[in-house]
Amino acid sequence: MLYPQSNRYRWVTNLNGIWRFEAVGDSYSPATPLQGGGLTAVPASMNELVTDPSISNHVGRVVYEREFSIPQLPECEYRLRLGAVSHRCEVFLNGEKLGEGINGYDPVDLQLEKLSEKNRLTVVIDNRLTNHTFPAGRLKKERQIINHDFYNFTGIHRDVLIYTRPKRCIQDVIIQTVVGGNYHRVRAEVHTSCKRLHLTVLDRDGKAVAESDGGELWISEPMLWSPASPYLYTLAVETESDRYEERFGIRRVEVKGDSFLLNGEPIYFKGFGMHEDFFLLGKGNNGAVNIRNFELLKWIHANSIRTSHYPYSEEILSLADEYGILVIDEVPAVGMNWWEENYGENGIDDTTLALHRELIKRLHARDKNHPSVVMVSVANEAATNEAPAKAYFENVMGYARELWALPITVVEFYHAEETLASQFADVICINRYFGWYYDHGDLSVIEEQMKNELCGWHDRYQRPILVTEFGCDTVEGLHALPAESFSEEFQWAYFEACGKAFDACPFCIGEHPWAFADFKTKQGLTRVRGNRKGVFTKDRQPKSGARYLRERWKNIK
Ligand code: BDP
Repeated sequence: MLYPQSNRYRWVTNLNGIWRFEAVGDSYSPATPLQGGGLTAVPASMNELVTDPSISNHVGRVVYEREFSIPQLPECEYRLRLGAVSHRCEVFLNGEKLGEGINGYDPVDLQLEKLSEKNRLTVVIDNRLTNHTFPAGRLKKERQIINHDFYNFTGIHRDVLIYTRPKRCIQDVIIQTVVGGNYHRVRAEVHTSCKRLHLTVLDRDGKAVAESDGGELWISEPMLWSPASPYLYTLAVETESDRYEERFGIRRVEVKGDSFLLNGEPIYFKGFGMHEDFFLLGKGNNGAVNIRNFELLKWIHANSIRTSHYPYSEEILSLADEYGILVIDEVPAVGMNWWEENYGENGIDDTTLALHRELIKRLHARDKNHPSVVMVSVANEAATNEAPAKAYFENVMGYARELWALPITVVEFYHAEETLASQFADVICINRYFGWYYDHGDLSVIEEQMKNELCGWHDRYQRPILVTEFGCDTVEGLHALPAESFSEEFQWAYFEACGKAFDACPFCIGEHPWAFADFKTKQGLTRVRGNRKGVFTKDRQPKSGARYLRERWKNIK
């Protein structure tokens, strides 16, 4: 799947902006234009824009609609691409169904065949989560039960693009780089119905450094991609009727013994799990917010992120390539705690498994050429301790490994001796909240408990361990000496205690405090306007913990 681009053969426009909007019942039909309702914005979540709680918390269907007119160019195929619609959608053009989206975090890319002078585009969104959606959820009457800790935002969350491509076009470009010796191989697999093919690798200055008429290219003395030097090349693919340019980086990723190696050098992961979440925008992708996030990652000396708990926008991944931020790419399998054997027809079953595999495939189709993606996570905190988890995770992790030439992992909540999933992981990833969800407020237990935990995992699996979550809710401006939970002093001391444990474990390959910034959740007794474990506030200013981490990470190369 290629991201749309514009050149002499291709053209892109966007349909972002103001759309008509209405929360509707199941009897709604797109045959006639939307009559009632109001207005909303794209990309954004509708929940943050309306003031009526019954709409903001609406469980069910909402309709987005707008008109558009575009120039009709000869000899090309028109396509519509919705970057992400949460969670499922049906798309109609002038009342006729074009297709559907099955998940809230990957693009819906559809052919536009019958364009008129004036067109009505209708997107019917369903935000209900069941055992057959990702994230999974359950419905009790019309009440939505979710098992994950972020707000169930609804809307068109990423750009809506219309693009053309020639009838005979380049459909896909898969780039693999092989690092070794003085020459480095770039293998390009081009899917196309065109006859003639020419490939050119351009360096950062636009100078051609390798050319071929297909297949492999060799680059001598290339610049390798790494966080310290995120060097990007461009592969220009040209045919008799089309052209496409894809950026890529040359790098080698391996897990060896207790180390995670990038270009042969051990990596220590410093960074965060985060969320796509900002004031008013909800999960709407926004360039300014994205840039601020990456600037803060650099400021704090981070080198990595995990796309907890779903694939982030393509724009974010492109920025990660450019800023040199390593990405652990996660599919939206979060809080899967409902196995069929306990929950019957509301449980996770073969249909769930098939969708999970499909989402891993789509993640690969979308993200395969990003050098920043160095590991794939198939789930966060599933009930990996229950009997069905073994075959299930063996299946999805095996499938991920067939697609990606990268380490595969699963992020664990259960203990080393309980889980049936981590045996299939190349890197052990664990989330731990000592001193917070257990022994709340007791800073003195954290270092020892964390150390014991890490050693326990290592004794059993003999693999590198990355702590993908640890942290404490912190209200900015709240101070207490001696430190008390929720204060800025506590966050500082909490990270210090965890850091001592990590430093004592040579097989610990990194630390991702939870979370990058505060974010919205459903309301709850432990959530004061959302989850406050952010190292940065929701408006992206540092709390005390950020200053501690900045000093610590500056000295970890
Ligand atoms: C972990 C989850 C994460 C939560 C976090 C928390 O992976 O999504 O937000 O706990 O409770 O279990 O803050």
